[in-house]
Amino acid sequence: MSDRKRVFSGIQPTGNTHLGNYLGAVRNWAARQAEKINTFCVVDLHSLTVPQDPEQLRHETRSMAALLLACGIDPAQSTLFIQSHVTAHAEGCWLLNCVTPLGWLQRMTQFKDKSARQESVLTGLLDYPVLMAGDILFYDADEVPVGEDQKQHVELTRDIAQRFNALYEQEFFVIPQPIIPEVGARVMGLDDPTVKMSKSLADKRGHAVRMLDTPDEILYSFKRAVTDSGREIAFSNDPDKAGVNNLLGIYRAITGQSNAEVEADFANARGYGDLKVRVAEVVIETLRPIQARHRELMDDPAELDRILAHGAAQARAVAQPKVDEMKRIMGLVLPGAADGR
Ligand code: AQP
Repeated sequence: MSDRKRVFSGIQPTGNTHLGNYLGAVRNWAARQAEKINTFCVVDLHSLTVPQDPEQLRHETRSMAALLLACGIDPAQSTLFIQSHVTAHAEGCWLLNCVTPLGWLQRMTQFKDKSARQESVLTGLLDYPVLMAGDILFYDADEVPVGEDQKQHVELTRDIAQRFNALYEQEFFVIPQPIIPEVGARVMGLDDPTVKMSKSLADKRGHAVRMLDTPDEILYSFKRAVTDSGREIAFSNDPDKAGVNNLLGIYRAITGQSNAEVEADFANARGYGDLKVRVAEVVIETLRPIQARHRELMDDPAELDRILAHGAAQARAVAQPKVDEMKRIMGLVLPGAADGR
């Protein structure tokens, strides 16, 4: 048996993938692939928890898969697939629903935030974390690399796994750990550094840097970034400095420098205008090759399909036996099992 840790993480194909998704999650998935046994998923079933345009969702799902590859996810080192291609996820979610108390879901902060923004709240939105728990648990994942906002859902996954193990008196599910990056775990909105950069706010010009934005759009968003009326360019816990802090945090996450090195880089900057342009430049240069590779992959649909079909077959081979075993443990009769077991 390999002693490499098993990693699972997912991302919704809801469009507007932004720098927060990249720095908080995807970049770290790619960076540590060689050390781990990796499964990465475009979680299209999760995106149905809020209303979607079907054509747009189909496009965004393929585009998201291409973007993950362009960001460095390597199908030779990682399993990459689309969640709905592996039916064990929906099937196993039902089984987990039947061991998860309703109250656990009602107290999730993401549910409270997102449901407050909807006129009519879908059952799937409440159930979102159970589907996510299955994603993780059906692959025996030890680690779940996510941004800060998903930590509560990984903690709920641990609770569900522990409850199942206790109810059925066996160590069936591995108890996973959330892995939150030291830098980039919470990239804030450029237009409002008190709220996290979000896909659902990213249609508003100046809020987010989207992964597929043009250099002009990126420069525009940074130039309009909210700062304060001062001049000092340094990391700070002062809430008034949240805008400058966010810009420096993005620069630090992209360049991999320490706080002191970042501050030294800006020691001779001519005010916040200079800071904004220089942060924009490093972001533009980081995204340029990713965007080029994304275009190539989108122009070769057959190759993208081939990679995704291969990934789905790999994922199915792991998740379906796990879900079948769950069914057996829970007392369901498996088809063709002569003694019903
Ligand atoms: N602002 C962020 N900073 C750091 N990490 C972030 N993530 C999301 N926003 C930030 C991390 O990105 C991964 C994939 O996220 P997801 O598919 O769950 O994203 P989402 O919820 O659709 O994206 P948003 O932007 O959070 O959308 P809203 O809030 O509009 O629904 C996750 O690991 C997440 O932590």
